[in-house]
Amino acid sequence: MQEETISPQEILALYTSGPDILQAALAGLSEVDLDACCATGEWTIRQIVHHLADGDDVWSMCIKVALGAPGSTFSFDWYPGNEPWGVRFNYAAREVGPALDLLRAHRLHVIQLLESLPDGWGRSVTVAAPYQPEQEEMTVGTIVGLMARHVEQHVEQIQQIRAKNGR
Ligand code: NI
Repeated sequence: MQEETISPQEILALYTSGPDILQAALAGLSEVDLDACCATGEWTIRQIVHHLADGDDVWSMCIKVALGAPGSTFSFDWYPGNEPWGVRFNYAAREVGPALDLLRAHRLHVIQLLESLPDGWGRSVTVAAPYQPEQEEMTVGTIVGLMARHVEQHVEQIQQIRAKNGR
């Protein structure tokens, strides 16, 4: 996996810059532009932003469980999947401002926690998710890496949508 070739410092730098990278990818877009997408059925830019904020929202709690109660099991049994979640939380129609603020707050909060807990990076939880057959032990570092790349990957998607729509 790519993860092994990237140092914790690089992961943390990417995680830290995520909100700025996302904000930059949205620069100059109108409310109408945010509803642009690539193909019918794919998410709009607006929906992607809400998906990113919710991803960090859920996984930040998982990070806090790993830091505060290492060795616990964090379950995603309740999670219906990205698409149903997006429908339930009306990703298609909500303004993105509060979601961007939430993403930034989560990252600042987690970074502050990691600075105050020098061994925090290696603490872990067991993650139980319906989409994977076996439970998986995940360290905080692994989860931070997932979140860092999650924003990066969806920012590429946003850039592709912008390019396709000439925005
Ligand atoms: Ni995603």
